Amino acid sequence: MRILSSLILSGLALLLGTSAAHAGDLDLKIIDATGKPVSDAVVTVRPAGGVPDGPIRFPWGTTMVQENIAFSPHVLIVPVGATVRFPNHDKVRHHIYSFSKPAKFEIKLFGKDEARSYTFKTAGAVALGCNIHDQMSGFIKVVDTPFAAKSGGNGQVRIPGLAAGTAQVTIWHPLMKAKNNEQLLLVPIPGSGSVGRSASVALRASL
Ligand SMILES: [Cu+2]
Repeated sequence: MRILSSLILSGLALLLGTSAAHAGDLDLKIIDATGKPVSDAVVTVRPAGGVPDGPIRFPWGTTMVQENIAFSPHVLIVPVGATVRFPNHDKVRHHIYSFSKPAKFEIKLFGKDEARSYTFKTAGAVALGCNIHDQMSGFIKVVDTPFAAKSGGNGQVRIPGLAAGTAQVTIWHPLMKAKNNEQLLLVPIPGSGSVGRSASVALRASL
């Protein structure tokens, strides 16, 4: 039994070693037309050979809070099938709605320290608003790849562990002047190490 399990372990190590030897990292910097870094851009990657099977989980979780009459985070990436919680931390009530095709729904008036949830079954971008507060705007990007991340204030996105070969990289931003607010980039991923790219996106001034 011990021999068998050590055999399995060394086989596993071999497998992991092999895949690690043929995977690279993507470092993408997203800038606007004037060269300024763009935050809240969602980058999703479909690596050469496709997306691996298995459940997708992201370290940032599946909660979108309402606080100070705003959705936080402003942009949340969740995997297909995720149930998102919408806790209200404000003293006032909110009434969330979406008219977006992948998830048309509304969550009627709910008050402080109450939470509601919704399950997102279709990949795509979902724009959220509040019936009571016109200025509230949030986005849920429902994705079907584990290789996804959003840019921070420096416009930088790092996606590690991609299979070597040509990766289809999609950049989405709520203000992007493009069909479905997204653009596609083909990036050759090396067998080891990382590849750096910068991508310039054209943004609208407001929603
Ligand atoms: Cu509200």
